Amino acid sequence: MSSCDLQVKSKYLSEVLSKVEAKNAHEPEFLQAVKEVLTSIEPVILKHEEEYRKSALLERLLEPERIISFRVPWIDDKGQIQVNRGFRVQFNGTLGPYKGGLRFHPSVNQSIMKFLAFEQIFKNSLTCLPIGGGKGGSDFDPKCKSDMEIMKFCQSFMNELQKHIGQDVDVPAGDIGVGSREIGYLFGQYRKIRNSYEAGVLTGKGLEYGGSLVRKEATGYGLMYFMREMLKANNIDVKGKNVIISGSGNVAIYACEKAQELGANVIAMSDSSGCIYDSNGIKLDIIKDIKEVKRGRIKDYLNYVPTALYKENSSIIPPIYNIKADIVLPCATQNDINLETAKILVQNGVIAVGEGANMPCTNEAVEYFIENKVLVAPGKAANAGGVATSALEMCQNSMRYFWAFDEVDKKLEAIMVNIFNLCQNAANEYNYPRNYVVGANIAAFKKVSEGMLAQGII
Ligand code: NDP
Ligand code: 2IT
Repeated sequence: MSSCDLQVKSKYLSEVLSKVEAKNAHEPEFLQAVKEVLTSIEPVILKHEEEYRKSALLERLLEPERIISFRVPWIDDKGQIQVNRGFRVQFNGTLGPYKGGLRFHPSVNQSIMKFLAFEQIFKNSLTCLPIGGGKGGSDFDPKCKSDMEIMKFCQSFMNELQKHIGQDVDVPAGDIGVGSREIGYLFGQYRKIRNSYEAGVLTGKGLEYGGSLVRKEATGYGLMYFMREMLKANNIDVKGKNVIISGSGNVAIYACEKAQELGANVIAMSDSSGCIYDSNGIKLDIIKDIKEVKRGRIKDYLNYVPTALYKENSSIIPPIYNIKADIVLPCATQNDINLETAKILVQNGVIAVGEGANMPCTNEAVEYFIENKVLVAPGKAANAGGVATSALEMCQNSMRYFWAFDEVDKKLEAIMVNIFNLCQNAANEYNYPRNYVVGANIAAFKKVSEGMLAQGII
């Protein structure tokens, strides 16, 4: 969609949208994220139009403070030299040190890094913890690599990244393709180069060396805490609802665990090859063993539960979205649900969609859901539990202390309830009842914009 197609009343906003589109024409994901945020904060922009224009607030908000792009050479098991591209986008440090994950996936490019870092600014603002927005990663594909290759890649990646991060500067963590194994190798290399033990420089660390309890579970658990609150506010009980979850990685697994704990019935999960359907409810121990221990494929579930069904991805619409469900949790990657898929889900009677992934629904899909009274838990609010618990990890590292599982979990739950309330209150204040997408964007933007104005033209 071009900015000309968007219904915009503010002249300043319309000018900014045209400029950002012209400047970033080859970055579709970044433009998508920008349009989603800017159009929904228009009521706030209209109130402060002159002040924002005078201080070029939106122009500054849309330009990353810094983008670092670098070469990552490494030697594979055959002795051959491989070269990947590494990134760190330090988008906005108004609220605290840049904070956000690292993604290792062949699809990584500057547009994807910028959209993720941009989303992270607002997500981190919603946590109400002191963290700015950043993101990084590489087009390195961890699939089918040996442990030694993963380690060599991580070490080479850190050789450059270490120049740009620090516990008060920028604190990376995991994302797609980066879990506790990769964080361990990255941390080891950082410690060796710097010859100093800065535990808070990375989060998602192993529990033996400064990691926080609940960080592994946090994004998925947080998603379900948000979902529970959203349903409760609309007089709906999560208990007994059928749930489908796309993906079977970190976010998907722990969303499944909490959904089951809350009494929901998770009937399907997927990976990038296909999906499984188990009408008796997904046996999560099996999924954990396949994905967390064996690093296998979701199809392997059938070896343990022969009555389950498997469908390979063959069309544009992932087969998981043809399964009828009350609650849909896209927890894989961006733009998983487009308008066509949204129509199928609505036809099948979906009540609520919870974005565990970052931007898993296109803007058109979100609009369609909202028009059709489907409750949408937007990613920047609903999946903020991961980064919030990362900030709790930083806090424990600073204290050189640690909290028990229940203590961190209670803090996470309170943070997610607070995020839901922020979204709901902003939505009501601006007269968009039950539109938690607009609510999240407005609540998040207000804090970032006030901080930016207070800190002057930098
Ligand atoms: P993982 O690497 O642990 O899992 C990713 C899952 O998504 C895998 O099952 C993967 O399948 C599947 N997938 C399907 N299609 C794609 C695709 N095109 N690209 C990448 N993965 C695909 O990642 P996470 O669970 O950590 O992340 C999932 C989503 O949640 C991402 O959008 C991430 O940005 C977001 N997120 C993550 C947080 C965290 O704390 N980890 C916090 C907040 C958001 P396969 O194995 O076949 O590739
Ligand atoms: O998208 C995200 O919020 C994450 N990948 C987690 C970031 C973090 O710093 O924990």
